Amino acid sequence: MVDLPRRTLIAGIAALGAGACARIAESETGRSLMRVAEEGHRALHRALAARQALVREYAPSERSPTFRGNGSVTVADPFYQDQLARGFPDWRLEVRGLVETPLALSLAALKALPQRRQITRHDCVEGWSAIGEWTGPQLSRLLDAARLKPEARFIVLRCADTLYGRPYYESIDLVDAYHPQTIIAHSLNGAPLPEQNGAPLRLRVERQLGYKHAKYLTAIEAVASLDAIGEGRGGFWEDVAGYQWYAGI
Ligand SMILES: Nc1nc2c(c(=O)[nH]1)N[C@H]1C(S)=C(S)[C@@H](COP(=O)(O)O)O[C@H]1N2
Ligand SMILES: [Mo]
Repeated sequence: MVDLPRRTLIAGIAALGAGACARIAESETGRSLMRVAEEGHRALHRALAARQALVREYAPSERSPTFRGNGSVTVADPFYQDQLARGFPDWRLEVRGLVETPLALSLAALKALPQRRQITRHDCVEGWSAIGEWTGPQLSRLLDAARLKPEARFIVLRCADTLYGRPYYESIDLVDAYHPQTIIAHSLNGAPLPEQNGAPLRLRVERQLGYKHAKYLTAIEAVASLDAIGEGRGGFWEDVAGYQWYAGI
């Protein structure tokens, strides 16, 4: 991850906020402030560009023969088990929260959208990796369809499972939500998601570590703040074990 020279950036933004007018530019301090502003701006651009860069994609022959299940590998809920047995005919993914048009999308509706297929490497903090091929619509398509309100700053992923008695959830910022490789996957290696890997829907947020890739999705919720969700740290493992919210790789 790119390390932003924070103080430089803040000084730079302050200088820009002052209007960067001619009077400031005339003084020696003003000129050096403007230089700092320019450097900060460049650093910010570099950091944003790095976060938008695509992660490596692999060839079909490089896919791992098995993609293990980790964390929850099932959902202990009669509705879930019945849906699983029948191919999830009544499963709906809600898009809600700070959106103009809340949605409730069936699997068929998600599959009818333009699809992205990507072969990527999953890295779990527990020390294993696997390469898999994921298919599904980009999250950006769903957010555009529901039309995010301007106050929205984070996307919360709600899951059907509980772990240690708590609902699993995760959240990402809008840069990751709109990243081209951030998809709502319904398939792994060309087949519907297996139960252990999050059937029927899971997030793939390829610039982040494994625990951010929420499985068993029930809803996508746009929020202005993460404070009132779970314990306020933005995710299950963040709340329970102090994992970093920003798990960029
Ligand atoms: N709903 C839910 N999502 C989850 C988890 C979980 O327990 N529940 N575990 C996370 C962790 S730590 C990892 S490494 C990946 C594992 O994905 P896999 O089961 O497909 O290997 O899912 C992540 N998403
Ligand atoms: Mo993980």
